Amino acid sequence: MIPLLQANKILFKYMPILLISILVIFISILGCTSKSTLPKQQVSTSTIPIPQKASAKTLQKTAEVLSVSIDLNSKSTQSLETKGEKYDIELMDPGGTGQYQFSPAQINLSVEKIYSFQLISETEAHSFTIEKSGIDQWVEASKTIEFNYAFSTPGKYQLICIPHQALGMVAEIIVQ
Ligand SMILES: [Cu+2]
Repeated sequence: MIPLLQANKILFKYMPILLISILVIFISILGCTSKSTLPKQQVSTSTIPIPQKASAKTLQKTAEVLSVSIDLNSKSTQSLETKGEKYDIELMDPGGTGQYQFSPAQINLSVEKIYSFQLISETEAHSFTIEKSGIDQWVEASKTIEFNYAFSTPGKYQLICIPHQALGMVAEIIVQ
């Protein structure tokens, strides 16, 4: 029979190993259980807010960010993410190469054809606003923006720059 003192000594000697073993087992169990419970931690779908119907303003802003145009008022035009034929339109001002004007002043387009409009602003900020179409692009000074568009209804569309319309910054778009 092992004397009590000797038994305590043995116990004391192996105590750290015993503690480490328990710790390792405990961590292993914890690791396994946390892995197995992972799917349960997924957010319940009922707590995800259902997107509300976006307002016209939000849609317009989103379209601006995405560099696409959306038509909120009529069905005469369509917005596209697909790139089309490159079409440069300069938005001129007195600080640049001339007066307030669009170049070209008459824009001839084909119906249903996708255009990738490059709106090049000179030294001032301009708008590229097509009446009755929902197109209202804002071009910062000395910047170029691109947006893709196709007109699905032939006709004449008036293009204006809102801040400089009174100063003659208007153009005509003819869709045939
Ligand atoms: Cu302008």
